[in-house]
Amino acid sequence: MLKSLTQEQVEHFRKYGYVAPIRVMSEQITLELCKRLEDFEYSSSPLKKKALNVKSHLLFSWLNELVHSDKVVNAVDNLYGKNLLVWASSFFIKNGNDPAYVSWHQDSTYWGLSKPDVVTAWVALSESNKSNGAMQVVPGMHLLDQIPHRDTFNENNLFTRGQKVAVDVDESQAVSLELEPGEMSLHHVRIVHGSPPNTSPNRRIGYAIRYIPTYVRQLEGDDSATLVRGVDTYKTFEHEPRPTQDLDPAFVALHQQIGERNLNILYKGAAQTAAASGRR
Ligand SMILES: O=C(O)CCC(=O)C(=O)O
Repeated sequence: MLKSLTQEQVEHFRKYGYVAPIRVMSEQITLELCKRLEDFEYSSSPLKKKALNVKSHLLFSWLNELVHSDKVVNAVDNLYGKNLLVWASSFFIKNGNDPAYVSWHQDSTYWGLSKPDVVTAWVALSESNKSNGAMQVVPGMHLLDQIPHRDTFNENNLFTRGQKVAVDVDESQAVSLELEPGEMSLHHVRIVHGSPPNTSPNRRIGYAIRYIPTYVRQLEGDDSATLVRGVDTYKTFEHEPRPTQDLDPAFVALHQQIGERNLNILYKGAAQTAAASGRR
């Protein structure tokens, strides 16, 4: 096993459901990635919204490199072993003075995955701190089972269905995961987490990469994932190819197909669909 996390960090993750900060790239490289992202955001591409919300690593070779990068994958390997898939990835962007927020939730709620062995690497492409709406977690809540959620579909909620845990969250226990550009946090799929609006003039940009060991299955239908390390003897996910250039038309078509299938899983049983709510 390639060591990345210390034993203390692994134990911290198991006990509290998160670990941060972990440096995965230099500030200089982070700035370069940020520039690529912003060039795309300011372009006239009709894909803009969907490309950033759903599996962006299938559209951009530089993001595909990031989801494969040793710095990120070694840390995930230390938690879940050497056979790893990326199941999803998406940007969470809050502009300066943006009312956008993420309600308290557990990621596991609508993902349809067979086990809670799922970890998110949330990579900061900007600083992320209390004033620009850093993610907050409630330590130890990942040890609970799945908690019931209700959908809010609030217009400022960045998350799929605006899902919110249907229990009271003791916000005094929450910890802000403050990160410098190029650092990441890791959080467990069952930890209760969310994030407040950005009350600062500075943009907050995070890229959330969802990793699963190959033994995790999708229970809600056919699904695909990208093998980033080891071998997949289970083969329950179709394996996604690796783009070598940005916005390759073949990958744009594949991304569209995969994105639509994925929405059927994420919106199963919801009162509104993705198209109606216009969200990820
Ligand atoms: O970026 C945020 O504020 C929330 C992200 C989140 O909920 C997640 O990555 O699971």
